[in-house]
Amino acid sequence: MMALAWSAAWASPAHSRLAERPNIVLIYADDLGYGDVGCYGARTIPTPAMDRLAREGTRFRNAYAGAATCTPSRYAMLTGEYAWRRRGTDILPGHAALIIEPGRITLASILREAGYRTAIVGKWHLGLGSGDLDWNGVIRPGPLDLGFEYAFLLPATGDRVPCVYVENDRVVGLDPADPIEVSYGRPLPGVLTGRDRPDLLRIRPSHGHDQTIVNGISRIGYMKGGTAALWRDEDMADEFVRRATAFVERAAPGPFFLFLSLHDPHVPRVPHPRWVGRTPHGPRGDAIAQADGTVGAMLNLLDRLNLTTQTLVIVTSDNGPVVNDGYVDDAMEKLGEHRPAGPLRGGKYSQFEGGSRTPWLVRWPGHVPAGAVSDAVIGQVDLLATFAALVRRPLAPTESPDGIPLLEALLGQSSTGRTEIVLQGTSGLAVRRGRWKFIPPAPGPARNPNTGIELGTSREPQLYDLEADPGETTNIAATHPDLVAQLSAALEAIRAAGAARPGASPAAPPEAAPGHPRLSAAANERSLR
Ligand code: NG6
Ligand code: CA
Repeated sequence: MMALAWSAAWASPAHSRLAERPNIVLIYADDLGYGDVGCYGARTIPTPAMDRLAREGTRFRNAYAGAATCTPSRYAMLTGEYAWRRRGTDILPGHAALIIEPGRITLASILREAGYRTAIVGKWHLGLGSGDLDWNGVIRPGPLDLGFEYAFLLPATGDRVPCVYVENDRVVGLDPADPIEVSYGRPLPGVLTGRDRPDLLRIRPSHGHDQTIVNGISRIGYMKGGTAALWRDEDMADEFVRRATAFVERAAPGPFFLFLSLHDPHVPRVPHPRWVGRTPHGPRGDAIAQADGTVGAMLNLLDRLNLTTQTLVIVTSDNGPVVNDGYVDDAMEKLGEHRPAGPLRGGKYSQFEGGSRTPWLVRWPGHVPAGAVSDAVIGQVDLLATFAALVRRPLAPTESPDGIPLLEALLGQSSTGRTEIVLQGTSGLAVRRGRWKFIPPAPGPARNPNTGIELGTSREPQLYDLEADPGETTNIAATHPDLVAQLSAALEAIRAAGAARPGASPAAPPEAAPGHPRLSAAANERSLR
């Protein structure tokens, strides 16, 4: 028996030394593009920490976010379910209800069950509460109901109200005599807006973003009160590092799971003064340098606490890059030769590769090859199932319906990843199978009207050979009707099956979640009208 178990362990390298259960630090940038990092080809943005990860770990070239925007990406990563299967998972306003049913298995809950201390620090953007949230009271349900023991949150986005942090289930630094009121759509009397008082702004909006002024920047949505609790954009990255550091120090030596979810380089881009001017690209480039500074701070922390060898570090991004996403911040003017999506076409919002193919670095000394490059196709939707494999937790059929366990691929020990992955842009889906990428025909504009980004939408079917043509420049659908038919059928089959993981079945619909009668999607349909 003993001998058998021993040899089985050796036969499967990914499972060999896993009794150790590494700490996991997942650093998630916001809108960082495939070409924005030095080790992915950026020449003019210093990213020494991410480049260090590439040297000490493995750099992935075919890794994907769950979607080309934030909310659906995070939904897919935390649940292991493609977000497009669920209504109400598109970009949420700042007063939306939580869209993951409390009690549902998540990336955090499987690790917590396995004995990990778990925390999220940073951007959430998956909704909070169950509709009509009172920001002055207890803010539940939220991450604490999804397997995180500690939460320090930027509730939605940096450009959306409320501009306050939430620690666990309370707004940080709130003066009860100055309660917070939040509204989307209906203006709140007395609130200064960018539309009415452009003279008070230090960054002008270019589209949207002309409502409540906070810290000299107008945002999406109306917010009143909470003055003492308002964040200062320039301190946000440091605040996250401080809270993340405190958690790691408390949880050391582990095992712990830290989901460090950055705001950089999302708009508004207001890096701390010490990062200003580090790049020739203005605030967008400087915010990327700052994001790298955050990665560096975490790597240094692990070194200082002697945790480097027992910690799996992953750095990736929630979607592709965007240059002008609503503020006049010189990003366009100062882009120069820099290509935020690298060789890929499109960016944030797009069905093209630039929308969701993201930087993805993995380090776990002694387990993940150093200085290596992996072309395994892997998605953030796979992380839940992959972490489950890491802690040897079996999955029930309805758990992680779309995410596949890819532990050996994640650890850079195998180049075999997914055979197929569904990509989600704002105007539709695409599917990649091996070297082939198919985008079904659809009506709609070719470009996002605000950002000018090519969405990938066309009335013609599109087929690209990503090996020969990584920039998706030449549509070969007309000459490959068989492949078009196959991929179109494959996408339809994945859609119809309700689950893409072999052996999985569709996740239980939200109304079936026991003990949670208030449905998040339904609450949002009510309150977001
Ligand atoms: C869009 C915003 C954009 C950004 C995005 C969410 C406008 C015109 N544009 O609606 O600025 O906030 O939502 O970005 O308001 S994400 O990375 O969180 O998905
Ligand atoms: Ca984003």
